Amino acid sequence: MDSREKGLEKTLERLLRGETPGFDEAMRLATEADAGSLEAAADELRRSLHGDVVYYNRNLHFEPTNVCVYACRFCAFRRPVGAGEGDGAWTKGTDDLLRELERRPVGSITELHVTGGVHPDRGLEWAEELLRAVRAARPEIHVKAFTAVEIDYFARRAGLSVEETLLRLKEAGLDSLPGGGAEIFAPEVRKRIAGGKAPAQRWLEVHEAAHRLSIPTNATMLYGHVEGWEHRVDHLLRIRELQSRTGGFRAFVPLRYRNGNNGLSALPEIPPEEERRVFALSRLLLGNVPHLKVYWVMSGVDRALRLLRCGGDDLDGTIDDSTRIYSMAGGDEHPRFGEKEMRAAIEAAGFVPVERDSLYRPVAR
Ligand code: V47
Ligand code: SF4
Repeated sequence: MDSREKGLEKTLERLLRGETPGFDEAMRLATEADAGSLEAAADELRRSLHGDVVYYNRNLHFEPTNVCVYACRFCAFRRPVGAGEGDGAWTKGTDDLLRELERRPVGSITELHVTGGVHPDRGLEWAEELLRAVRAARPEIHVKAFTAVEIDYFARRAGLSVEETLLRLKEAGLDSLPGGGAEIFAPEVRKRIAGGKAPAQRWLEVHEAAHRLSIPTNATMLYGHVEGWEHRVDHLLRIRELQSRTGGFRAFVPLRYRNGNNGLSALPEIPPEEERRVFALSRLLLGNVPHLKVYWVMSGVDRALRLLRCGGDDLDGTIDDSTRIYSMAGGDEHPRFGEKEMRAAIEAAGFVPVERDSLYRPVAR
């Protein structure tokens, strides 16, 4: 073993002990460690946290609108303000959501995930009304709603602080925040792919405020487009830093860029080996975030199952064909994973399936 390999091994040992790496050290791991060692270390860390368990949940997404004041270049979902049905735009209301929920009897789902485009006519009051209606109709469902980008918009539109905005949403029935909108924090990349929407500092501010108010949140990273390893490492270390102060992140969700029908479509999608490396590195650099979610809708089921050996411990949910963000960018047209099939797939991959609630407590049925 040469001195470079010894250095990398030391870094892995330090990470497994929970120590925080420096940027240069993390970069060396990202770009120089051999795939086998990286995946094995991520698997070891995952096992120390979760044993053989792989989590899943029974959930439903609701995407109220794809009309958006922003124009992220990677987004195939978004339609400009003023677009109509003929252009593929939709705007659904609280009644549509309640109808969707009526089709799912009590006990059939435990979580509702609400996110969508940032519609210019929809502010805090609209969000509060939606949350109140869900709570009145289905108080047993955990509502994970609105990304930091949506919260930022609500707050600015209402002339309130982030904290005041979150408090009002919490009072109306918000239980947690999804991790979307993080993309890549580094300004030189963010400007190129998501110019105009909440900058990294604001995204982090929203999540920090949520954690202060005991609202748990997730974090994402959209990777595999124009960013480099230095941007991925920077992104992961910023999340690690915030988590070390608040402990409020439940899960980290790496989202692989899909190149269908968007402004970056000329870019190829990254190969599976690189995806595995991102997952393993994420598990190792975010040892202080309990869960690493493999969002199967983004990866496809086969790739998702392989990622469970690279640090992933949560496949996300049954979805029941309720999200279009990935379908419109080249993913499965009708994403749906039946519970029986989900459990069988987890077992076939060598793990023990455990249904979780939104706070990762096992669901007893
Ligand atoms: O912020 C949009 C991403 C995110 C593309 O918190 C794309 O549990 C790849 O955040 N290729 C929204 N990614 C989805 C999201 C999410 C999903 C599942 C679970 C959770 C959670 C959060 O989707 C956006 C953006 O980063 N996205 N377009 C695309 N073409
Ligand atoms: Fe709008 Fe979100 Fe699409 Fe960006 S990613 S254009 S904020 S819907």
